[in-house]
Amino acid sequence: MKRTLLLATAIALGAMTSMAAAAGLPPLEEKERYKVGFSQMESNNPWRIAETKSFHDTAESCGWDLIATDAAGSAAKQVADVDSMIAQGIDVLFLPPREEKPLIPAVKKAKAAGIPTFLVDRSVDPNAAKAGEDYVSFLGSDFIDQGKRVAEWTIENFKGDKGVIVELEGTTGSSPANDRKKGFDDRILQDERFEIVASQTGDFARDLGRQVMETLLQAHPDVNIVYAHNDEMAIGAIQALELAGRKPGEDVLVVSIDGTRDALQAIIDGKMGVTVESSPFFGPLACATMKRYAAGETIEPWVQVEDRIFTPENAADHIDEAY
Ligand code: GYE
Repeated sequence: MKRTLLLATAIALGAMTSMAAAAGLPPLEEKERYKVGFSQMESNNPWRIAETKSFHDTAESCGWDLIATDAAGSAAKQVADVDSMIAQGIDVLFLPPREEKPLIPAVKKAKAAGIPTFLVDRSVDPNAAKAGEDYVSFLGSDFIDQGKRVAEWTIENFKGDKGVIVELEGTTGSSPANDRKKGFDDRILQDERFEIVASQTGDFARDLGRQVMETLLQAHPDVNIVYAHNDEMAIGAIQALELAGRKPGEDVLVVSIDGTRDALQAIIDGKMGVTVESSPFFGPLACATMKRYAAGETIEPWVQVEDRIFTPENAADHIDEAY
Protein backbone atom coordinates (compact mmCIF):
# COMPACT_ATOMS: atom_id res chain seq x y z
CA MET A 1 0.00 0.00 0.00
CA LYS A 2 2.81 2.35 1.00
CA ARG A 3 4.81 1.41 -2.11
CA THR A 4 1.88 2.03 -4.40
CA LEU A 5 1.29 5.38 -2.78
CA LEU A 6 4.89 6.49 -3.28
CA LEU A 7 4.79 5.41 -6.90
CA ALA A 8 1.42 7.03 -7.64
CA THR A 9 2.35 10.37 -6.09
CA ALA A 10 5.67 10.52 -7.87
CA ILE A 11 4.08 9.74 -11.24
CA ALA A 12 1.40 12.37 -10.68
CA LEU A 13 4.02 14.97 -9.76
CA GLY A 14 6.13 13.91 -12.72
CA ALA A 15 3.29 14.40 -15.16
CA MET A 16 2.91 17.97 -13.93
CA THR A 17 6.55 18.84 -14.39
CA SER A 18 7.55 20.33 -17.71
CA MET A 19 9.73 18.19 -19.92
CA ALA A 20 13.34 19.27 -20.32
CA ALA A 21 15.48 18.37 -23.31
CA ALA A 22 17.72 15.33 -22.83
CA ALA A 23 21.12 16.82 -23.58
CA GLY A 24 23.31 13.97 -24.69
CA LEU A 25 22.19 11.40 -22.16
CA PRO A 26 22.94 7.77 -23.04
CA PRO A 27 19.81 6.15 -24.53
CA LEU A 28 18.19 3.01 -23.15
CA GLU A 29 16.59 0.55 -25.54
CA GLU A 30 13.27 -1.13 -24.81
CA LYS A 31 13.78 -4.82 -24.19
CA GLU A 32 12.58 -7.76 -22.09
CA ARG A 33 15.46 -7.98 -19.63
CA TYR A 34 18.02 -5.48 -18.38
CA LYS A 35 21.29 -5.91 -16.53
CA VAL A 36 20.78 -3.44 -13.68
CA GLY A 37 23.29 -2.13 -11.15
CA PHE A 38 22.24 -0.98 -7.69
CA SER A 39 25.16 0.42 -5.69
CA GLN A 40 24.12 0.54 -2.03
CA MET A 41 26.32 2.71 0.22
CA GLU A 42 26.04 0.75 3.51
CA SER A 43 23.70 -1.68 5.24
CA ASN A 44 23.97 -0.57 8.84
CA ASN A 45 20.39 0.49 9.40
CA PRO A 46 16.83 -0.68 8.69
CA TRP A 47 16.29 2.07 6.12
CA ARG A 48 19.17 0.86 3.92
CA ILE A 49 18.12 -2.78 4.30
CA ALA A 50 14.53 -1.94 3.32
CA GLU A 51 15.76 -0.02 0.27
CA THR A 52 17.99 -2.86 -0.95
CA LYS A 53 15.14 -5.32 -0.40
CA SER A 54 12.83 -3.09 -2.42
CA PHE A 55 15.22 -3.36 -5.41
CA HIS A 56 15.46 -7.14 -5.02
CA ASP A 57 11.67 -7.44 -4.68
CA THR A 58 11.18 -5.41 -7.87
CA ALA A 59 13.78 -7.25 -9.98
CA GLU A 60 11.69 -10.13 -11.30
CA SER A 61 8.58 -8.14 -12.22
CA CYS A 62 10.66 -5.43 -13.92
CA GLY A 63 12.85 -7.83 -15.89
CA TRP A 64 16.03 -6.94 -14.02
CA ASP A 65 19.09 -9.12 -13.71
CA LEU A 66 20.20 -7.23 -10.64
CA ILE A 67 23.76 -6.71 -9.50
CA ALA A 68 23.65 -5.18 -6.02
CA THR A 69 26.77 -4.09 -4.15
CA ASP A 70 27.36 -2.71 -0.64
CA ALA A 71 30.05 -0.07 -0.14
CA ALA A 72 30.05 -0.60 3.66
CA GLY A 73 30.07 3.12 4.45
CA SER A 74 32.96 4.07 2.16
CA ALA A 75 32.48 6.54 -0.70
CA ALA A 76 35.76 5.29 -2.22
CA LYS A 77 34.44 1.73 -2.24
CA GLN A 78 31.17 2.93 -3.74
CA VAL A 79 33.12 4.51 -6.64
CA ALA A 80 35.02 1.21 -7.08
CA ASP A 81 31.73 -0.76 -6.96
CA VAL A 82 30.34 1.38 -9.79
CA ASP A 83 33.56 0.83 -11.78
CA SER A 84 33.15 -2.90 -11.44
CA MET A 85 29.48 -2.75 -12.52
CA ILE A 86 30.48 -0.74 -15.60
CA ALA A 87 33.07 -3.42 -16.37
CA GLN A 88 30.33 -6.07 -16.05
CA GLY A 89 28.32 -4.30 -18.75
CA ILE A 90 25.23 -3.06 -16.89
CA ASP A 91 22.51 -1.40 -19.02
CA VAL A 92 21.41 1.03 -16.33
CA LEU A 93 22.66 2.24 -12.94
CA PHE A 94 20.68 3.13 -9.82
CA LEU A 95 22.93 5.04 -7.46
CA PRO A 96 22.32 6.45 -3.98
CA PRO A 97 25.49 8.57 -3.64
CA ARG A 98 26.73 8.39 -0.05
CA GLU A 99 28.13 11.92 -0.21
CA GLU A 100 27.47 14.81 -2.60
CA LYS A 101 30.98 15.28 -4.05
CA PRO A 102 33.01 12.02 -3.92
CA LEU A 103 30.54 10.13 -6.14
CA ILE A 104 30.69 12.64 -9.02
CA PRO A 105 33.44 10.64 -10.82
CA ALA A 106 31.25 7.53 -10.69
CA VAL A 107 28.34 9.41 -12.29
CA LYS A 108 30.60 10.78 -15.05
CA LYS A 109 32.25 7.42 -15.74
CA ALA A 110 28.89 5.72 -16.13
CA LYS A 111 27.81 8.38 -18.61
CA ALA A 112 31.08 8.05 -20.54
CA ALA A 113 30.46 4.29 -20.73
CA GLY A 114 27.02 4.93 -22.24
CA ILE A 115 25.09 3.85 -19.13
CA PRO A 116 22.10 5.96 -18.06
CA THR A 117 22.23 6.68 -14.32
CA PHE A 118 19.34 7.42 -11.97
CA LEU A 119 20.27 8.84 -8.57
CA VAL A 120 18.01 7.38 -5.92
CA ASP A 121 17.35 8.64 -2.37
CA ARG A 122 20.38 11.01 -2.24
CA SER A 123 21.67 13.52 -4.74
CA VAL A 124 25.05 14.95 -5.79
CA ASP A 125 26.44 18.48 -5.82
CA PRO A 126 24.37 20.23 -8.52
CA ASN A 127 27.34 22.45 -9.45
CA ALA A 128 29.42 19.41 -10.36
CA ALA A 129 26.89 17.13 -12.09
CA LYS A 130 23.46 17.90 -13.51
CA ALA A 131 20.25 15.97 -14.06
CA GLY A 132 19.39 15.73 -17.74
CA GLU A 133 23.08 16.00 -18.65
CA ASP A 134 25.33 13.87 -16.48
CA TYR A 135 22.61 11.63 -15.09
CA VAL A 136 18.97 11.16 -16.03
CA SER A 137 17.15 12.22 -12.87
CA PHE A 138 17.11 12.28 -9.08
CA LEU A 139 14.39 10.12 -7.51
CA GLY A 140 13.78 11.20 -3.93
CA SER A 141 12.36 13.38 -1.20
CA ASP A 142 12.54 17.12 -0.57
CA PHE A 143 14.95 17.07 2.38
CA ILE A 144 14.71 20.82 3.03
CA ASP A 145 10.96 20.46 3.36
CA GLN A 146 11.34 17.46 5.69
CA GLY A 147 13.51 19.54 8.06
CA LYS A 148 11.07 22.44 7.84
CA ARG A 149 8.12 20.20 8.69
CA VAL A 150 9.92 18.85 11.77
CA ALA A 151 10.59 22.47 12.84
CA GLU A 152 6.95 23.44 12.33
CA TRP A 153 5.68 20.47 14.32
CA THR A 154 8.15 21.35 17.09
CA ILE A 155 7.08 25.02 17.15
CA GLU A 156 3.45 23.92 17.50
CA ASN A 157 3.96 21.17 20.05
CA PHE A 158 6.85 22.22 22.34
CA LYS A 159 5.33 23.16 25.67
CA GLY A 160 8.19 25.03 27.41
CA ASP A 161 9.20 28.70 27.38
CA LYS A 162 12.72 28.14 26.06
CA GLY A 163 13.70 25.37 23.64
CA VAL A 164 17.34 24.31 24.01
CA ILE A 165 18.13 22.18 20.98
CA VAL A 166 20.82 19.62 20.25
CA GLU A 167 20.96 18.64 16.57
CA LEU A 168 22.38 15.28 15.44
CA GLU A 169 23.42 15.63 11.81
CA GLY A 170 23.55 12.90 9.19
CA THR A 171 26.62 11.88 7.19
CA THR A 172 28.80 14.94 6.58
CA GLY A 173 28.66 16.01 2.95
CA SER A 174 25.51 14.02 2.14
CA SER A 175 22.54 15.75 0.55
CA PRO A 176 20.00 14.78 3.26
CA ALA A 177 22.31 16.01 6.05
CA ASN A 178 22.92 19.35 4.30
CA ASP A 179 19.28 19.93 3.43
CA ARG A 180 17.62 18.60 6.59
CA LYS A 181 19.84 20.97 8.57
CA LYS A 182 19.00 23.94 6.39
CA GLY A 183 15.25 23.27 6.37
CA PHE A 184 15.04 22.83 10.14
CA ASP A 185 17.48 25.54 11.25
CA ASP A 186 16.03 28.27 9.01
CA ARG A 187 12.49 27.62 10.21
CA ILE A 188 13.04 27.01 13.93
CA LEU A 189 15.30 30.06 14.35
CA GLN A 190 12.51 32.31 13.08
CA ASP A 191 10.92 31.69 16.50
CA GLU A 192 12.94 33.31 19.26
CA ARG A 193 11.87 30.70 21.81
CA PHE A 194 14.40 28.32 20.25
CA GLU A 195 18.18 28.08 20.35
CA ILE A 196 20.44 25.42 18.78
CA VAL A 197 23.27 24.96 21.29
CA ALA A 198 25.10 22.16 19.47
CA SER A 199 24.98 20.50 16.05
CA GLN A 200 27.23 17.50 15.38
CA THR A 201 27.33 14.55 13.03
CA GLY A 202 26.22 11.11 14.13
CA ASP A 203 26.71 9.75 10.58
CA PHE A 204 23.05 8.60 10.37
CA ALA A 205 24.02 5.71 12.71
CA ARG A 206 22.34 4.62 15.95
CA ASP A 207 25.48 3.88 17.92
CA LEU A 208 27.27 7.07 16.95
CA GLY A 209 24.08 9.03 17.67
CA ARG A 210 24.10 7.56 21.17
CA GLN A 211 27.79 8.36 21.75
CA VAL A 212 27.54 11.92 20.44
CA MET A 213 24.43 12.50 22.56
CA GLU A 214 26.24 11.24 25.67
CA THR A 215 29.03 13.77 25.12
CA LEU A 216 26.71 16.64 24.24
CA LEU A 217 24.53 15.98 27.28
CA GLN A 218 27.52 16.62 29.53
CA ALA A 219 28.29 19.93 27.83
CA HIS A 220 24.61 20.97 27.63
CA PRO A 221 22.67 19.45 30.53
CA ASP A 222 19.85 21.94 29.94
CA VAL A 223 18.94 20.45 26.54
CA ASN A 224 15.20 19.85 26.20
CA ILE A 225 14.86 19.17 22.44
CA VAL A 226 16.83 16.72 20.28
CA TYR A 227 16.48 17.00 16.50
CA ALA A 228 18.04 14.00 14.75
CA HIS A 229 18.40 13.88 10.96
CA ASN A 230 17.21 10.25 11.00
CA ASP A 231 15.38 7.82 13.25
CA GLU A 232 18.42 5.63 13.97
CA MET A 233 20.24 8.56 15.61
CA ALA A 234 17.03 9.56 17.42
CA ILE A 235 16.82 6.06 18.93
CA GLY A 236 20.51 6.29 19.91
CA ALA A 237 19.83 9.67 21.54
CA ILE A 238 16.89 8.20 23.49
CA GLN A 239 19.22 5.50 24.84
CA ALA A 240 21.79 8.12 25.90
CA LEU A 241 19.12 10.26 27.56
CA GLU A 242 17.73 7.31 29.49
CA LEU A 243 21.22 6.23 30.60
CA ALA A 244 21.74 9.75 31.96
CA GLY A 245 18.49 9.53 33.94
CA ARG A 246 16.54 11.84 31.64
CA LYS A 247 12.99 11.10 30.49
CA PRO A 248 12.63 11.37 26.69
CA GLY A 249 9.11 12.44 25.86
CA GLU A 250 8.70 14.11 29.27
CA ASP A 251 11.67 16.39 29.87
CA VAL A 252 13.26 16.10 26.42
CA LEU A 253 11.32 16.25 23.14
CA VAL A 254 12.90 14.01 20.47
CA VAL A 255 12.01 14.74 16.82
CA SER A 256 13.31 13.17 13.64
CA ILE A 257 12.88 11.89 10.06
CA ASP A 258 12.34 8.49 8.31
CA GLY A 259 9.43 6.49 9.78
CA THR A 260 11.16 3.27 10.89
CA ARG A 261 9.38 0.68 13.02
CA ASP A 262 11.48 1.55 16.09
CA ALA A 263 10.65 5.24 15.72
CA LEU A 264 6.93 4.60 15.36
CA GLN A 265 7.12 2.38 18.46
CA ALA A 266 8.97 5.16 20.33
CA ILE A 267 6.18 7.58 19.36
CA ILE A 268 3.55 5.10 20.57
CA ASP A 269 5.53 4.68 23.82
CA GLY A 270 5.58 8.46 24.30
CA LYS A 271 9.38 8.77 23.98
CA MET A 272 9.44 10.52 20.62
CA GLY A 273 7.29 13.36 19.29
CA VAL A 274 7.33 13.14 15.52
CA THR A 275 9.02 11.59 12.53
CA VAL A 276 8.54 12.98 9.03
CA GLU A 277 8.47 10.18 6.49
CA SER A 278 11.34 9.46 4.09
CA SER A 279 10.40 6.28 2.28
CA PRO A 280 13.05 3.68 1.35
CA PHE A 281 10.78 1.73 -1.04
CA PHE A 282 12.34 2.91 -4.30
CA GLY A 283 12.17 -0.30 -6.34
CA PRO A 284 8.77 0.24 -8.04
CA LEU A 285 9.49 3.93 -8.72
CA ALA A 286 12.91 3.03 -10.17
CA CYS A 287 11.25 0.48 -12.47
CA ALA A 288 8.53 2.85 -13.66
CA THR A 289 10.96 5.72 -14.30
CA MET A 290 13.42 3.50 -16.16
CA LYS A 291 10.63 2.18 -18.39
CA ARG A 292 9.43 5.69 -19.18
CA TYR A 293 12.99 6.60 -20.14
CA ALA A 294 13.37 3.51 -22.33
CA ALA A 295 10.08 4.44 -24.06
CA GLY A 296 11.68 7.73 -25.11
CA GLU A 297 10.13 10.06 -22.54
CA THR A 298 12.21 12.96 -21.27
CA ILE A 299 12.36 12.46 -17.53
CA GLU A 300 11.93 15.47 -15.25
CA PRO A 301 15.22 16.28 -13.42
CA TRP A 302 13.67 15.50 -10.03
CA VAL A 303 11.10 12.74 -9.62
CA GLN A 304 9.89 13.96 -6.28
CA VAL A 305 8.53 11.68 -3.59
CA GLU A 306 5.78 12.95 -1.26
CA ASP A 307 6.26 12.25 2.45
CA ARG A 308 3.72 11.71 5.20
CA ILE A 309 4.15 12.65 8.87
CA PHE A 310 3.89 10.27 11.83
CA THR A 311 2.76 11.65 15.19
CA PRO A 312 1.14 10.34 18.39
CA GLU A 313 -2.20 10.67 16.55
CA ASN A 314 -1.43 8.20 13.74
CA ALA A 315 1.74 6.19 14.57
CA ALA A 316 -0.25 3.11 15.65
CA ASP A 317 -2.09 3.08 12.30
CA HIS A 318 1.19 2.78 10.40
CA ILE A 319 3.42 0.57 12.52
CA ASP A 320 2.36 -2.63 10.72
CA GLU A 321 3.63 -1.35 7.39
CA ALA A 322 6.89 0.01 8.88
CA TYR A 323 10.33 -1.58 8.45
O1 GYE B 1 17.07 9.16 6.14
C1 GYE B 1 18.72 7.55 6.42
C2 GYE B 1 19.65 6.92 5.52
O2 GYE B 1 19.43 9.08 2.17
C3 GYE B 1 17.17 9.56 2.60
O3 GYE B 1 19.89 7.94 4.57
C4 GYE B 1 18.33 8.73 2.97
C5 GYE B 1 18.76 8.75 4.43
C6 GYE B 1 17.78 8.20 5.46
O4 GYE B 1 20.78 6.31 6.00
O5 GYE B 1 18.13 6.80 7.41
